[in-house]
Amino acid sequence: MEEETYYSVRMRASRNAPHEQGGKHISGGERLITYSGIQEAVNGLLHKGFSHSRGTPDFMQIQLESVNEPIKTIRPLPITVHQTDTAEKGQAIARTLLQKAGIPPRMIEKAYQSIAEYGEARGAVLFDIRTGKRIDGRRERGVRVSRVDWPAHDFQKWAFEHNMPENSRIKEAHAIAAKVCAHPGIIAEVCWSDDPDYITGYVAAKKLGYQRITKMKNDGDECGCRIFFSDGITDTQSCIHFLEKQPVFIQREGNI
Ligand code: WAQ
Ligand code: MG
Repeated sequence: MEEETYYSVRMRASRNAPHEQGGKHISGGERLITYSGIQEAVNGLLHKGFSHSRGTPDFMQIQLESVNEPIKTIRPLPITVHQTDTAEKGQAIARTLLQKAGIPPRMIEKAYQSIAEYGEARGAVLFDIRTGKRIDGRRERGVRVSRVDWPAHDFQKWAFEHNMPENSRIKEAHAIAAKVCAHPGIIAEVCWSDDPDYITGYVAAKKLGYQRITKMKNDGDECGCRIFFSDGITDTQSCIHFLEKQPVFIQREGNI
């Protein structure tokens, strides 16, 4: 049987200047699709960047690469929902969940002390819970989880079964969380959006699944955050390589 070629499509958009010249990060996005899906993916990413609540970009880059490595299949994480009516309660639940995932409270505190700085990254921050230090070395770039996608038919079935809206934000968040938690050296993730109109966030962990928290910040707040908590990673570069380069499909059932 002839193997189909897959393509990684990535988008980043900023305002006032490109990111590397200090522009404000507006939006990013990544897809993994076949040739026949490229047009829809590029259109979707173009729309994502240009209809953004953080502003209209004046710089956008859309990049396409063929992917030659075999694609790994990963199950979506089980989901639990916490209804919260204030950002404070949502953040308190997030901290409790991070502790349940195995992160010592003083390390959670340490990470939270740097939230303002970590929120500046247009990707995620890799935080080592043994040293209490950020270890990705990527500064304002951070680490973007890429080459991950959730084929539409499978995601739609999952959304229906879980009574979740069928939107790409939910799809992306679950796909990222599943890929991140599949790395043996990462024990948990915490995330809330930097989009001023989106207040729901989550904690994800191998042990806990995807713990959705309906309010983690106030409406209008443009400070978001994404932290991956690592425990005992000996080779940081190989972890970053997995997050950025390992091709992954999320699939809820069937052969893996
Ligand atoms: N890889 C690493 N970091 C990323 C990625 C990625 N692919 N995409 C976004 N980030 C980082 C980046 O720093 C963003 O500024 C920050 O996360 C927030 O990204 O209802 O929408 O896309 O269950 O704004 C979670 C809840 C929504 C979904 C998260 O984040 C739900 C969200 P956003
Ligand atoms: Mg955002």
